Amino acid sequence: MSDPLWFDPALCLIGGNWRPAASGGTLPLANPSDGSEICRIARGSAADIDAAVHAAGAALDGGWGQMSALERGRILTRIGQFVLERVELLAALEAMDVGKPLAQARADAVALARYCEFYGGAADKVTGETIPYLDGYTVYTLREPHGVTGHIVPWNYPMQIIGRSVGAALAMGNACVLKPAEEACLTALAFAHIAMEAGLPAGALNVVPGLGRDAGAALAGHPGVQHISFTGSVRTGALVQQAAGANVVPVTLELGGKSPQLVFDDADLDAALPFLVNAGIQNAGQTCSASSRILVQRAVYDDVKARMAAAYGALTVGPAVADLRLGPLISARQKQIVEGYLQQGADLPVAAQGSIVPQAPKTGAYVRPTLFADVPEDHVLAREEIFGPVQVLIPFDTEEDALRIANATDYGLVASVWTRDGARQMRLAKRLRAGQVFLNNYGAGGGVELPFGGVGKSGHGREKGFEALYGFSQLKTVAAHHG
Ligand code: TXE
Repeated sequence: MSDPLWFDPALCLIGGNWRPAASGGTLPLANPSDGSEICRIARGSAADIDAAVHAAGAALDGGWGQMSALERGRILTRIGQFVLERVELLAALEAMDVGKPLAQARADAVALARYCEFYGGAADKVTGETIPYLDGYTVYTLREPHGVTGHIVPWNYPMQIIGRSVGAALAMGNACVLKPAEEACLTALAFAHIAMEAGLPAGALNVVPGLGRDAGAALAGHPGVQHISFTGSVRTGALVQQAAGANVVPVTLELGGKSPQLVFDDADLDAALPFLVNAGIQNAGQTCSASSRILVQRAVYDDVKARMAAAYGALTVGPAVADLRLGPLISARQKQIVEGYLQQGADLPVAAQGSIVPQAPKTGAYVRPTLFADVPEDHVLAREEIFGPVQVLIPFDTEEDALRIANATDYGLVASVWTRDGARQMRLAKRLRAGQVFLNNYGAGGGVELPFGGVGKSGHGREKGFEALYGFSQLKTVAAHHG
């Protein structure tokens, strides 16, 4: 691939200026398709986070803080247009940095643009309310920004996660400090360049790459930050919540899942099949809302198993630029984690595996997508998030069984039900423990309009949709006594 880097990746954006990390340190950024070093990025640390938080505070005290919601919305919409005009550039960066097949990388760039458009349009439509109260009073509410918001973003969907969190935060008039993942931060930097070009005032968005334990921890615990949004692992999410808690700062946590699809014997299996498989292997399974558990009623279990096995047999894995169904995992470390789970499944029947194409470099982080059958509901592969292209098939007998198994993990992000029985759809939609339930589909195309977030260890708070605007603002009640 010709070098798509059109900016200096070794810099942080602080207060509208691109500059090296205060320490002068850098980190290598690897291409997971072949393990080669793409470039070096800034190794930001506490000093850079501190400067970024102050720059964000200054933006709030200055023009950004005074700007009308209409004007903020216009800028966001313009950023969205600029992103759309640069979809190919952004997709090439993401493919190189994350190993995403180009089609997925393009879809992520389009989604980033859509978030900017959605939140650009919504910026001036968030209203308070008037509250009937005692005689002689007029009471109303105002929705105000938190102030400086911290955004700690993982490597699996950098563009989409930046769009949903930074987009909503800016729409509400917050000033953002973004800490992208050390494994993948090129599109975060590119997005910041685009945002500045589209007229975002200096300091409204600051970007500090660096290690999680270093720059990430400094951001989570900074006393000048008034809200933190975090997407990542449960372990790190808990640390972030603890650090923010010391400053009594609210957090939004999105921590992944073990999301089930429930397939009943009256389901339209032709319609279900592509969703059953794709929800497990999209982005090589490194998706917070991946469906890693497929629960199938016994009467159609063998049929579903055979159909999914045939689909798995046709899956190919290769370098991002080959644009196959799956690319590599993000890193050699993630490959090791997933292979560890595959070993723990050595006692289970393998229904089918996809294949790695011969031209995939041996130095890339490739694993074969694997479908396990007849998996006991308490097996480690049925309980833990694997974050790789691995799905388990679990048979069930009754609706109650299906519900019990579906709800039997610590997570609760997404669930889906495949059945033609409308009453069953309604019953399960209520009783499934998840932040989103899909009936006869999975993910609904990922619409930016749909509030998203989990229960249990999947986290708390909601991103996406209009709901996110409430999360990125706080309510003030004004009571006027006029007699
Ligand atoms: O996550 P981390 P990792 C899950 C998935 C994966 C596992 C490990 O199961 O296998 O997590 O991935 C920053 N204070 N998900 O190690 O550590 C870090 O720099 C503040 C699910 O990559 O959670 C990065 O920007 N920040 C998931 C971000 O946190 C810290 C997406 C995520 O890293 C920090 C990714 C600290 N002490 C992984 N330590 C999803 N929900 O989609 C690290 N970070």
